Amino acid sequence: MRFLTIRRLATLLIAPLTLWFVPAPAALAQEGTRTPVQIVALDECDPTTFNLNIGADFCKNVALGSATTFDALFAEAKAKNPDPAWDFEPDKVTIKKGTPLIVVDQGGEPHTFTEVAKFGGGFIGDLNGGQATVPECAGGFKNLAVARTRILQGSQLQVTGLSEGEHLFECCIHPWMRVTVDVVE
Ligand SMILES: [Cu+2]
Repeated sequence: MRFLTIRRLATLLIAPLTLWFVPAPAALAQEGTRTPVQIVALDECDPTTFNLNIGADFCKNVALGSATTFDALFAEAKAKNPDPAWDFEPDKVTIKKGTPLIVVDQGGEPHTFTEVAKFGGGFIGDLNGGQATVPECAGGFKNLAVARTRILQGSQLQVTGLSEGEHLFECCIHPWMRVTVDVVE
């Protein structure tokens, strides 16, 4: 009898508290319940030549006849005709403020998704096609700010909290991989 009374009392006390702390639906929408927008990073690195030059297991691409060799990638970049298979898709997105971006590396090698003030060169001079390294990519992965924007093959990076306006992102390794994000209210 006494036990029941306490339980009923507890229910009476706790139920209103629970209701009190449930956020309003409008507040939830502001705090990251928007459906994320996906961007994919693509490349067609040739595992044999990339791993010979850089190290075992660097390129994990499942190349189905469309791979680009290590030397060809550098030659194309030098000729200012960078390989279009190294690409972020889509190139331009418009999102509502509060929408997370999820960048998925579906290619075979690492990339970065680094916000820059102006598009330009990355941290590997021979891939820059003559463009100067942008300050945001300087130092490569020794620069923690660059390292934390790295996306390994098969993994993803989430970008949140972008302010209203235009944001530019590029890969600091393959700087022709570029995305413009427009954030609107
Ligand atoms: Cu890249």
